[in-house]
Amino acid sequence: MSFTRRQILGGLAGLAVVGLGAGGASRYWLGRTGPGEGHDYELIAAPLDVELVPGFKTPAWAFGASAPGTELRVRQGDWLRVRFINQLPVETTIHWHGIRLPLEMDGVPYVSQLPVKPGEYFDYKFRVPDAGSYWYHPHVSSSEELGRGLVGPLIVEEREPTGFAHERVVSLKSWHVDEQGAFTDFSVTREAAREGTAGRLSTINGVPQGVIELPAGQVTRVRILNLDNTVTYRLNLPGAEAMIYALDGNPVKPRPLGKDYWLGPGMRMCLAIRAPAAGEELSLRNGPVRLGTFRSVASHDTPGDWPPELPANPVAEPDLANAEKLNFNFEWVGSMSVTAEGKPPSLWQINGKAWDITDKTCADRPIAKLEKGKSYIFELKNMTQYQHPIHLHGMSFKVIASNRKDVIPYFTDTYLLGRNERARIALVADNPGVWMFHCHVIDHMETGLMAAIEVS
Ligand SMILES: [Cu+2]
Repeated sequence: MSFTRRQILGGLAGLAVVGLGAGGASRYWLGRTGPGEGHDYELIAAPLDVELVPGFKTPAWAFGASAPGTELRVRQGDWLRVRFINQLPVETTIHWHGIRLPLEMDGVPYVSQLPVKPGEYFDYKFRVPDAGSYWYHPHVSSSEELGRGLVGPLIVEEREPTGFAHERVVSLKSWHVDEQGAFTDFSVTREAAREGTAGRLSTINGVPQGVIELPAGQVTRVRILNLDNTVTYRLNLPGAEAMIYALDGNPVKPRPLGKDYWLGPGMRMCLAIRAPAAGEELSLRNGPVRLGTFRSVASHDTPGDWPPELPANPVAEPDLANAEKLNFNFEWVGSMSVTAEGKPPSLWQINGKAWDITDKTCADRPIAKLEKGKSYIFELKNMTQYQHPIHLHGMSFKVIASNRKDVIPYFTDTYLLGRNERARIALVADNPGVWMFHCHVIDHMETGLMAAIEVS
């Protein structure tokens, strides 16, 4: 596939709609139902100083006025039209994690589009087929760009009321900053070869030890999004009345949160939480560590009941009896010593092949070619000592089995493959394109753990 600069619309010179300071993105909801002219959001990526460590400035990059960035909302089945303006000193793109969309809108450089250069803009327009909690982020220089704060929630609302009267969005991210708020290395080879390079400072919605208010006695829909580069959060809410309503972008039969839920990078969970009496608090924890607090505040509404199961998304059901089986082996190579000049180390492989983020032609050599409309079962085999949240672009897949745990089959876009785990996922190859299939631990992805899968 080749691109010309012409396809990436010109610079800011001809842009009539920019009336905003750097770092400010506005939402003006035009409520249109077709692609047409104009856009629903103007999203600006720009440098933004944030105060993560009291008294110190951190030179973040942000989509809009905060990091994590502007919350985008759209209704299921409608078009989302975003004019993305790059006011960063570097080139970038936006990938819409979990959204089933045409390849041209997928935000992968040199596969979907050319990178958007500083001062340029790009119009993203696509219809959103599925309701749920999604997010957006660049797919260029990801360790640094996501690490500096270029992540944001994308919420697709159901077409009909769901029975939830209250809702909160909780974005989790840890920051690679020191005690003075200065950035530390986003990727360290020694760490990239293990769990990935973790940040030191945890935040919820960009605030260390953030507090979120819930109406007392009410059931609130709480969308928890892991927008972190590296960390798998072992989420728990001691003493809470909490039910899981959706995993990643898709509804599940409501079930109790239980002891904990492991939410890998890129993964999401939709909980229903019944808040305790006014003044009481619940700790949102990662294992034993508190990330933030839900505080119950007085509510005059009559106590709400648990809403019914959320409506299923229109994802095609794979034909398991006639599906073709494909094997994907995730391996550790760890050849840290021999790294060519300017190349990241090659530490990980899928089926014996390491992705090289500095080689623009990798996507020309897909690791698998699928026939459009056919069902497939992928056998995922983790041959490493580390867990990998495996993400597929363009299509949702159904998790059907694991040798490590009981699976209640569910549709998702990211599966947390445990150390040495073997899991089976299935899908209908119904979206033509060249789709990235990768680990969402960002420095695993950048040191080999990515591949392309072609559907035609
Ligand atoms: Cu990984």
